[in-house]
Amino acid sequence: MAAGRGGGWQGVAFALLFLSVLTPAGAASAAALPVVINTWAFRTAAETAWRVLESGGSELDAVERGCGQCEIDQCDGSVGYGGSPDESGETTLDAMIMDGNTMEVGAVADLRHVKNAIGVARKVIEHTKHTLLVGESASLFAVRMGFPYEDLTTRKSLSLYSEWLNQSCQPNYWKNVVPDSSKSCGPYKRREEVTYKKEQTSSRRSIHNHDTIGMVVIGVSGTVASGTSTNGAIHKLPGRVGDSPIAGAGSYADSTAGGAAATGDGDIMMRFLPSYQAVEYMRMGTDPTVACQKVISRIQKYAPKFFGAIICANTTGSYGAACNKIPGFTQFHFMVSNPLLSRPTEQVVDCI
Ligand code: SD4
Repeated sequence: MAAGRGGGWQGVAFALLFLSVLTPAGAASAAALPVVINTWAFRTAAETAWRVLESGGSELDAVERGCGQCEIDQCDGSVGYGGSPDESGETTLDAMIMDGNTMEVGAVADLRHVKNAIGVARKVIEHTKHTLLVGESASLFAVRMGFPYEDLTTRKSLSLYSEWLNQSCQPNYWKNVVPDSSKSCGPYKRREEVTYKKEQTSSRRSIHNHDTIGMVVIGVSGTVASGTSTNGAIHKLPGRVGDSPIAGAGSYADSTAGGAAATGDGDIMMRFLPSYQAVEYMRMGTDPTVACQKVISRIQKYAPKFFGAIICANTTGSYGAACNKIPGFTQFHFMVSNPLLSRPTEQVVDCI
């Protein structure tokens, strides 16, 4: 049968192929275990995590290796080294990993000079009785654990930094300081008179400078693990830590209920512990998509213009996602792998 370009059976085949590559969530959210779900269209991370499960690795291994893949790939420039330089031009990393069987968490924040942040987070669980290590001290711990100490700066991060300096350090995260932080660079001093004007609740982060990888893995027996990795917010103040390494904020895993992971403006989102809240909704029997949506709408009440999204999965393997609709961010893409999908599949939800 001869078919014109893009028409006939070839066109149908192409359309089917396209549909199988980009599936609207809901249409394919049938439950099956194991399941791997991660934020954004970070395909190699999804594939790596899935391969780990296929080769008999644990749920925690899958989360660590999956998110670690994004650190290697520098996913969208906002995971791993060489992205999101802070006000002094340095890249620092936040990551966490959570074991939903034991409720143990390992996390690092403001990690400097070490690339594999989620690997270090895993070592916090395995070799310490702590939960969260920060800054240069976390780097020293990493070196003791055998991780290389290296420069995280790249040509790309240097050019982002000098561009920002050239545009009078705009945007930045200061307020109530002199000189006026909306017009010029620092150093800033506090302004005597502090104005408590209703803070703009729109995010300085956007679809253009997202993304954290957040991942939830649920094994065949319902064991839940979750994790995150990010280089945080570009042009942040040195010392700023986002939601990603905070249990219940960046991600949460509980093998008696499910797992969730968040991405977006961590300065706003961490105030609501969205991942914890989503897991609690799922524990009460709420469908994962609805659990995700309820969390987003709770934040919307206080910060209607925040940039953010969340993924949710319960212990039956059912999953969903939700995002806050703002100009330029009306849909959220994420990856799902389970036995019903022939391969890790990109899915999309409309923001609410
Ligand atoms: C943060 N939540 O540090 C991270 C960044 C992110 O999409 O997820 N952006 O605020």
